[in-house]
Amino acid sequence: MRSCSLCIVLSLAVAVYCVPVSQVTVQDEGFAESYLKKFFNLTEETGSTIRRGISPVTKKLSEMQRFFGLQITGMLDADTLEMMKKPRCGVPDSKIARFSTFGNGLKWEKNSLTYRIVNYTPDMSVSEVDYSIEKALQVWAKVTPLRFTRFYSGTADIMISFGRLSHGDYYPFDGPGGTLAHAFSPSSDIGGDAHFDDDETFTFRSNRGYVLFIVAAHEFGHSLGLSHSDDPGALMYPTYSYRNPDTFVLPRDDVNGIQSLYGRNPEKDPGQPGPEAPTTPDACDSTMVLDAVTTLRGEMLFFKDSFFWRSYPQSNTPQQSLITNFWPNAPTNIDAAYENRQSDRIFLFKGRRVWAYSGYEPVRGYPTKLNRIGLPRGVRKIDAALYDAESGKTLFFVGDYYFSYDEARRTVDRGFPKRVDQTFFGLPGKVTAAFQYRGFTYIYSGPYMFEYNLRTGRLYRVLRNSYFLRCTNF
Ligand code: TQI
Ligand code: CA
Ligand code: ZN
Ligand code: ZN
Repeated sequence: MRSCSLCIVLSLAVAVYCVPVSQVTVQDEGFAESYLKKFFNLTEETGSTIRRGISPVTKKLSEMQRFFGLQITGMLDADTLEMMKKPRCGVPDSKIARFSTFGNGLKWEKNSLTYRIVNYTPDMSVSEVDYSIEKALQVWAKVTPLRFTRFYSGTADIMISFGRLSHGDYYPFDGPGGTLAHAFSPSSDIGGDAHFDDDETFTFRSNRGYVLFIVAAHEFGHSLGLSHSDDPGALMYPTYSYRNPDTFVLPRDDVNGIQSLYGRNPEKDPGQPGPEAPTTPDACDSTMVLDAVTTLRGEMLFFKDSFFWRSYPQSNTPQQSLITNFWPNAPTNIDAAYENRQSDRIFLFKGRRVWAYSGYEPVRGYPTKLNRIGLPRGVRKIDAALYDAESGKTLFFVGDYYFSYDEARRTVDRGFPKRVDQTFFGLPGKVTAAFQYRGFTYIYSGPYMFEYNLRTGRLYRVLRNSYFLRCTNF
């Protein structure tokens, strides 16, 4: 959350101690460029043209100078650089809270809460329901001082029940589909209660139907005072996505949200941090290294951790979602991906395994192994893959080498592997991702992306991994 009064004090303190900058160095130019990218949405990479003052850097510099009331020169002068080096009011973009609460300090005024499971769904066994509910409450107890005690009769703070259509409140359910469940924010009587629509199919851990543990954990977020988050990785994000209950860890944004109401868990041993709360990758992070990139039926897909961004041709800001939202059985933290437009399939790679989908449908016979599709046995993982529309071949990048591969014949072409630097000049290290788009071949290496013409071998531009993702914080 922002805390600006502290920041003002900080920047005043720094202003007093600040030594005026007299010379602008090459390092300063680099610094200025990242600053403009981060805070003024500078997107084009411009190399070292920053002091020569060619747009769009000039444009962004002027914009920044106007914003801070500096002299508008469009040049990186000492005053401008000094302003850039001051601490900014507010937290880095990636740390901005995306959760929300119901406001007015709506929360429980005690840390010991009681719950009661009033009835059961026929979809699952009694012990599966008990276990799912218990686990869902522990999700919140693990990171707060909140403790939950089960009641078997009488009135508890959180009354949990399954019902259909009209079920005793002013919010009837709507039959199969639509609403899955609802919960009431903290207060007496119906406050905190969670109702589940028994016209839905709830499951213990399958990806058919809705995992009760996930739906309940989300509802208990409401019972405890959280509203929805706009972080697509958050549990409190308002769309359901399958997540494996056995490996679920409460995402960072939800932890921040609940701790803003109740504080941290005092019993948690800081020496044993346990699994780190996952954060959602940030399109504005200029140091990001993507896992894999591919096209899919005319769209671009960018994979990172458990997420991917999907660019719709109509809109220029890609949408971020969980991989499991679209391919429930797909791996996360993948190594590589490519699309074959001819066979209308996309392939995902992780370690020795290969997954294939036709759009969002799994293809029979997959997942399979790298050597089963005809790659040499020595290949343990691939770093990147791309489909070359012109030759109809797939290129697999493995360390310093790459293979040309014939998908139809399931064989590696003669004369391969070849060294990567024999074809792609200027790469600083291993290839991390690759794809083709509108006739260009994009090779990613670390935080950089290289734009080539594959036929001539010509390198056009060096960009960042986040180039197509279009940071929209400002
Ligand atoms: N039920 C909504 C929900 O719990 C009820 C609701 C709509 C709501 N707007 C709200 C509750 C604002 C509090 C504040 O979000 S739901 C999901 C999820 C639903 C949805 O049936 O749509 C889950 C229930 F997140 F997956 F979309 C549970 Cl997990
Ligand atoms: Ca329903
Ligand atoms: Zn209800
Ligand atoms: Zn909700």
